[in-house]
Amino acid sequence: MLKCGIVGLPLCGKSTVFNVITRAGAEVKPYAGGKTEPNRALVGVPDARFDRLNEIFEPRKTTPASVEFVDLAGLSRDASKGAGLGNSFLSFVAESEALLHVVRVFENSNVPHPENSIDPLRDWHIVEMELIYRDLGVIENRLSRLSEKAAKKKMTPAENAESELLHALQDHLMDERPLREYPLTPEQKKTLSGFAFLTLKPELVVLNLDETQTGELPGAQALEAAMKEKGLSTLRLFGSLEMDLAQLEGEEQEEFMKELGIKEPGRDRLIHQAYRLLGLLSFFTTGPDEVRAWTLHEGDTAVDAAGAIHSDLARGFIRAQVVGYDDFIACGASMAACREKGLLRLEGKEYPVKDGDMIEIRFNV
Ligand SMILES: Nc1nc2c(ncn2[C@@H]2O[C@H](COP(=O)(O)OP(=O)(O)O)[C@@H](O)[C@H]2O)c(=O)[nH]1
Ligand SMILES: [Mg+2]
Repeated sequence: MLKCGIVGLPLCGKSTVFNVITRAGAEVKPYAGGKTEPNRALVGVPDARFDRLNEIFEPRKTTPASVEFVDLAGLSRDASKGAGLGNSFLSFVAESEALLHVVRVFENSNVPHPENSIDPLRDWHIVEMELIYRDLGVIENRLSRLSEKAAKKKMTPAENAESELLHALQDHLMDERPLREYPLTPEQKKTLSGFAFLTLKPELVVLNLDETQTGELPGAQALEAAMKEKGLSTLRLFGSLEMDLAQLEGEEQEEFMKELGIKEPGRDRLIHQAYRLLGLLSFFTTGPDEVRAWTLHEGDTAVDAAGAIHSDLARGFIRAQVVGYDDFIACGASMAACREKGLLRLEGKEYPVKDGDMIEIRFNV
């Protein structure tokens, strides 16, 4: 299951953001501490194309793509040295594929700030440094084990290469730079995949604002400018307000949005961006029984699509029948019309699946 972990300082609004995303009622409180088990929820990815396909096929069952969000306990200064929940917390971060990094911008005198002032860029940096220290610790452990082997002259050539790479990464981290800024070859990436480095994970920075903060916000803008330079995406969110909005449904929600002048709920923006951040794409299977959106990584092939559905389909794969969603709609939602125009194609194993492909696997087992 694809996991997205929510990180940030205590009381920055992580649980609030979790509730926005999941519409769940995780405890939101003005004081830190206590809990160690993170809140988790599986969230269907909002997708207008998927909704349209359900209207067209009127299936008995409908299954959207989903991502699991994990609301982690606050990461305090010195967590990597064991402060607060320390390393147990960091192991929850390690199992996430991407991070939502929540940063407090909102002013609220009822909610204390662990650093006693509002400074979004400083806060982002504190958390980033904890992630960097944790990765350094992982590298140090591995290097000390490798050097024991080296002392016994038992290093394989692969381990020699690994040791060299880890030393380079160590220098890089010592310069206070995350691993995602280190140029890695595909082979090096493979070598590192088992380490679950935190600073290698894609990160979306969520600025948690109070709905009264609509004017100039130098603190928020400083963070946004710094993130832009680093190539990280940012997103502004009225956390508390969006949490209230997410609890409403249908007409009630629309009315509330109209009153506030909001066009798209922050929830949808947030989930979309997180999905894109994970490097994910959706393909669809359709029919009277079920319309379903499936998740693949960019670059995955037709066989991967078959395997996502069932391992038998991958094993007995013959061909994939494919039409793009946009083409299907442009042809009046008629497969026959798509076929006539040559838009319904048969693709082989190596075909790289595109976002929005409608796929039917031909197989033989
Ligand atoms: N005014 C205001 N308060 C907020 C906002 N977001 C969160 N809070 C409050 O800040 C406190 C901590 O929020 P919570 O989501 O529990 O933070 P967490 O510790 O990071 O999970 C709660 O009392 C929230 O009501 C916001 O956008 N505006
Ligand atoms: Mg919380």
